[in-house]
Amino acid sequence: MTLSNSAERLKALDSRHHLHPFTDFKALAEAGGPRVITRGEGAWIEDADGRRILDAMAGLWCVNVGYGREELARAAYDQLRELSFYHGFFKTTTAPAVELAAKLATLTPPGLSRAFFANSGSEANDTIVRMVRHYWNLKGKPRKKAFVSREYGYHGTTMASISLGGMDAMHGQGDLPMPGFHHVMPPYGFEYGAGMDAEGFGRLAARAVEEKILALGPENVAAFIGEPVQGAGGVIIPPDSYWPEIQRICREHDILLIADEVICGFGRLGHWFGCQRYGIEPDFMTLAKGITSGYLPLSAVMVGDRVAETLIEEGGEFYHGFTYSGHPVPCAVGLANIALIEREGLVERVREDIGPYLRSKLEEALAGHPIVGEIRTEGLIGAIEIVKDRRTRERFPGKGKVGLMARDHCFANDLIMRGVRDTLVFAPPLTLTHAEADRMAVLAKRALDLTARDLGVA
Ligand code: PXG
Repeated sequence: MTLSNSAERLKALDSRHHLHPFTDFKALAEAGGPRVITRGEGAWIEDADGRRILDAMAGLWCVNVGYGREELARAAYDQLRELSFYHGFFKTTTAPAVELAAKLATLTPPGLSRAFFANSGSEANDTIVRMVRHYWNLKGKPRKKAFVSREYGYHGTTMASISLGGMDAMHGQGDLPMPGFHHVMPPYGFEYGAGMDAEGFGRLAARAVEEKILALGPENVAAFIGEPVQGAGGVIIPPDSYWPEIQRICREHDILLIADEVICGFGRLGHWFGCQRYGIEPDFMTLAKGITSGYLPLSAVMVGDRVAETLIEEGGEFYHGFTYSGHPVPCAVGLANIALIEREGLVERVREDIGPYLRSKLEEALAGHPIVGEIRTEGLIGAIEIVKDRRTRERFPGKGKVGLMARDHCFANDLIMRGVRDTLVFAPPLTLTHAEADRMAVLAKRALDLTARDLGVA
């Protein structure tokens, strides 16, 4: 069977048997099925037709150390041979789970000393919702149950995590959010802050959180959750004034603060965690994706001492956990992944070298581009805003379509970026080389040129 025959066979089988996440099943089958990805190395993936594609999304914002690292494969293999599975349910533990929990306690901000493991960001956020509700009941404040989060926030797709999220289209399916989950304006300056200075807008966006809390009554509000930089919602980077205000508001009204670091963690922002970049001292942190660089599924909830001590001292048995909570194989890979990030100095590299370098290359390539309204980056995550009028920030008609047009042009030119409404977003592996950053800028410009052409812009 030739290579392309086998790809055709996989595509046909896929259409018959495989329901993809976040996919219009019918449209995908009618378009001839998906592209079959076969290999990955560094920042590149390869498809079944032998095309090499520059993955400027690091998979789904997760392959921080790049594809195909021997150290991580070896860690998984060794652990599989030594002890392929054991759990932590009934007074047992395994070395990788203990070592990883202890390591995370040293890397995360002070006061987050304990880890609860799960398999996905969604499960971790659902775990937090259960812990928060349990905590306030134990504290004798059972009315404190409401959660506040942001529009365009993304926290997963299980019932509680999707309710925390602020994506209207997702809520439209299945009568969501559940009651008690409230959403406010995000610190999205390009969309909502036109004509304002950035720091003033940051304070205004934080004020929206406080107003919601006051409207609900602080005695009814349990927690606020936010991604330090909102990822899937369009890489919304807050002004520096935002998070200190959020911190103050949560403290003042006795509201728990949850930092969802699923995308921001493990070096993405040029710091180990977004909390360190923005000076956030949260009660909980959600970790996933970059914790293993996506090599195996793993997530963790870091629990702050104030909550942990109450749960430990007063909570009794916590009836929660997953078969694979603290699975030794992903934990061993997580430890190897962290060791690799440390050894190669990837966090500093993002902050001082490749982050600024990529930004300057994109700015150079896209300077004066007729449909580019803004390029924003923080560390090695960023967004390009697509507009009809650079001066007024007027969008193209049929708001929300041009991001996908540009994304498709990237894809056709062997570059992966994501289209989110009217933006192109990117988050390449932290190992991206200068030559790859140069290539990324060239391909992004080509995709935007072709998008402009399709839109009838000269
Ligand atoms: N929190 C954040 C901040 C995320 O980005 C989750 C929680 C949920 O994690 P799990 O492991 O349950 O998927 C995420 C996931 C996209 C995309 O297209 C983004 C995510 C997942 C899938 C697709 O941007 N983020």
